[in-house]
Amino acid sequence: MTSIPRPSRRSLLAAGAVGALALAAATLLPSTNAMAGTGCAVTYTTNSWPSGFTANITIQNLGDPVNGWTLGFTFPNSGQRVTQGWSATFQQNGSAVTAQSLDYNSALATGASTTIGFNGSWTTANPAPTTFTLNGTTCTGSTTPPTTPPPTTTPPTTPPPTTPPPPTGTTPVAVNGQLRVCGVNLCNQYGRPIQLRGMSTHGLQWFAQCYNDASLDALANDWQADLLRISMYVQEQGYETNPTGFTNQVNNLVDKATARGMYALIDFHTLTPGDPMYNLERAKTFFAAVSARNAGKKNVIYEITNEPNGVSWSTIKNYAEQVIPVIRANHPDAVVLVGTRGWSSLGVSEGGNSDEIVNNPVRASNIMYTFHFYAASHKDNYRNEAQRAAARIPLFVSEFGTVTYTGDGAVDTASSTAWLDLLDRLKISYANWTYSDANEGSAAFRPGTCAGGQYAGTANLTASGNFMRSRIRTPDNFPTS
Ligand code: IDC
Repeated sequence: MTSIPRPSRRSLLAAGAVGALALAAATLLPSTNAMAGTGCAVTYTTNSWPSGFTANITIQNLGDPVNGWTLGFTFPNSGQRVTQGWSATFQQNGSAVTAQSLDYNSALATGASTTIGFNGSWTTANPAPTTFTLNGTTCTGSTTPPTTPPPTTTPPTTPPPTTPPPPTGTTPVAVNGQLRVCGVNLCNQYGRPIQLRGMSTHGLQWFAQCYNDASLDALANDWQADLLRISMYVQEQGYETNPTGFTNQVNNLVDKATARGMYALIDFHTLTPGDPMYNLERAKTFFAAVSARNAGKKNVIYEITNEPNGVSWSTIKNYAEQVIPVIRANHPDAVVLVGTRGWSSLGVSEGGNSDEIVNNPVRASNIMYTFHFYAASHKDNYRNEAQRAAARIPLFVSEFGTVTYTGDGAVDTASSTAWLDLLDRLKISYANWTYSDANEGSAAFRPGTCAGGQYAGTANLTASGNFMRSRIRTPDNFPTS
């Protein structure tokens, strides 16, 4: 086996109080040539992989308050480029880069800081810039207190409580908080296994009109769903045609789920071609951007590839071990879902089974493996394998249908009920395909519903929508102690 490229953090200087890697442009200089009232400190950290990187930049204003700012720096290496920025408007001219404040972060009081970032590319090397300017002033400050010795009589710090206090809200996210994988289960902030039940969008490139405040209010309140899976196709007129547009669309939907207390599952919906490696660079770029953008949120789960097919498990594992570190660099606590062989069938649809995963798991913690089924096509042999695997590896049903694998046809009520009873019993989380008005049996709404805007209640539901709404609406079981 060759070694697997992994992101490395780079920095010129570790500035340590909080363990952050930081670049302070220089040691504190006496302000001989600095104008009174100006001053700044910058930290620049990167997470790099061959040919690409994500940079996070924290800017602290050490001078008088400013309203509107421009950060300037120069890349040391001619092959370094900014490809996509956030939280500022980036421009590059030769090696010189400027980042201009946006409305929401233009005001910086004395001592205040703000964080911006970008995805970049590099060719021969990726060193950090050595000098930063803020509104023309060179930033010579350090963002960590420079030399004050710690007080000699520091009172002992109170250890953090082992159990979080009871929740103050009643939404799924308010109750469960940050999730993590515990054994083969998904656990809430109290370390107790839970099951999330929700719906998947259809392809955002086709059904954007179905995801708005009214439809998501209905999903959160009328359906009482815990989870919105945001399916961003990569091909079929998806992400590859407009990376920035689809990234923004996903982020907007994350915000809508967050506002309603639902978990948001970001699905990098690869399907054809089935080899996730085909989209490796796109995946790194996309996940660097969405994980940086959503890093502060407790309700975001990342699904790095929808349905690998026609490829070996070792290829999927190799892909996962390259993409997961990109997410972890920005959003270390988030749960990540990994697709499995044979359209996320744990290998069954290609003649395999979960042994290949158990014997050769992805080298990362806090991950789950996905299992997908379509109830009218996939029955006892799939149920048996799912149940066998669930005792050994963490499973998440990030997509399933009540109909055939074509996405169309009649609801198979008996098989769908058998499946959901099994998932409920094992506390396996699920998202149903689809919360849309597509003209196919798997869609929850009748064609035309999204144009009319009436989502709550049962008036516009299909047979599949009715079945799923009544399953998802039953009370959740979320332990809080
Ligand atoms: C289907 C859609 C259908 C679309 C097709 C091609 O329902 O409208 O034309 O994709 O993109 C999956 C996939 C999911 C499929 C679904 C049904 O994850 O993208 O959606 N399915 O075929 N795996 C098994 C079934």
